Amino acid sequence: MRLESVELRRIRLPLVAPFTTSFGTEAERDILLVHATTSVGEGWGECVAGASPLYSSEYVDGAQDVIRRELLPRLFAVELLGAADVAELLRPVHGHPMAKACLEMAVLDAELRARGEPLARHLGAVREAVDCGVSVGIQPSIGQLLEVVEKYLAQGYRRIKIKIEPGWDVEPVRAIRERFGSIPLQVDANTAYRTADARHLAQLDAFDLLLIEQPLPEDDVPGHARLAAMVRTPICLDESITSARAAAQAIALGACSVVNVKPGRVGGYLEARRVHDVCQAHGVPVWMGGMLETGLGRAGNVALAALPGFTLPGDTSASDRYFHRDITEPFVMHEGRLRVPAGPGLGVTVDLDLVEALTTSVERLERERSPVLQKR
Ligand code: NPG
Repeated sequence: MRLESVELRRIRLPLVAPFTTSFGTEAERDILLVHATTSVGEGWGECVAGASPLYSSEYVDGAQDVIRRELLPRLFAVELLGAADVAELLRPVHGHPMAKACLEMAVLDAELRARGEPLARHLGAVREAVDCGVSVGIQPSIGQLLEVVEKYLAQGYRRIKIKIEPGWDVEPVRAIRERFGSIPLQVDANTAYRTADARHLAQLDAFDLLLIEQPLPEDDVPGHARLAAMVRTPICLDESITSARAAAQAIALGACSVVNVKPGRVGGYLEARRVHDVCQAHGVPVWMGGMLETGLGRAGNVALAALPGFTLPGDTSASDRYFHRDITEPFVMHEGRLRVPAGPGLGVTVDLDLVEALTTSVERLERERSPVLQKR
């Protein structure tokens, strides 16, 4: 196919409730949508970069800038473009996996829609529905935490994850165990601890958690290996796993026994599938992460989560956990599961009127007007 033009559309979408992690609070999403027009049809992508570079070094203005200046000209320059070529064409540009991922997503969606193939089938899915977990942000009090957890359990979520940070870890976990017993429970630190906290984190061993996610900084993979030898709770890596190679190395080092998979963090759905494959080959379970996606990103995530190595419930919650109204048909949970879209490509339809109403800016980039790439 040929990539003819791309619309970079920013929308503002309020969250139903503010979401607090160790790196900040978000009350609304500033989302970059990619609407690609190709010689075989249209495709959509969603960029998961946040408004500020707090989860990783990427942020949405930066993503749009690198897409405009560096990434799109490389895709416009080729006559015959396939989704499988995107990562290789963009490899000369270092970093920016979230910016790259949303372009690959839009090209992949267009390609699969054109040939009538659902993304799930393309990726190798083996399930028609996936188990849902839910991620609970840091709450103002233990009482409020218990109320939120109770509400999600009543809705049918099959696993609870709570965000932790120094000062909000052992006590909230203890309170949940005392109130709700042996529910599937895990914690996520988003890099908030240091190796010196190992003895403190070992107190979590008493609560039979499924895992502790990314306790240490992303570049401290050896530190996670040392920590893994000091605590019984399985260590799961998120931020550290930036590619299938990084996953293989972390596993070889003994730094993790579980891996969180996020397409945006590794540069796209195709690399995310390779992360799954590497982990599966090593007998390491994976689960699907979440970045507060709209129905577009959720469609892709649910498709990927239907692969065989995804043996733990993901942060793939129903649309109403995030938004009053989603920009696609909503993902609705039935008995703690979401159905995998079965239509071609992402298998969801964007509500164009709603997107228009939420739009804060539109930038249109065309192949015809794209700067000719200088060889460097
Ligand atoms: O349900 O999509 C969801 C949110 C899951 O906790 C979640 N995401 O660190 O994994 C994370 C966290 C996150 C959200 C990170 C937004 C960055 C941005």
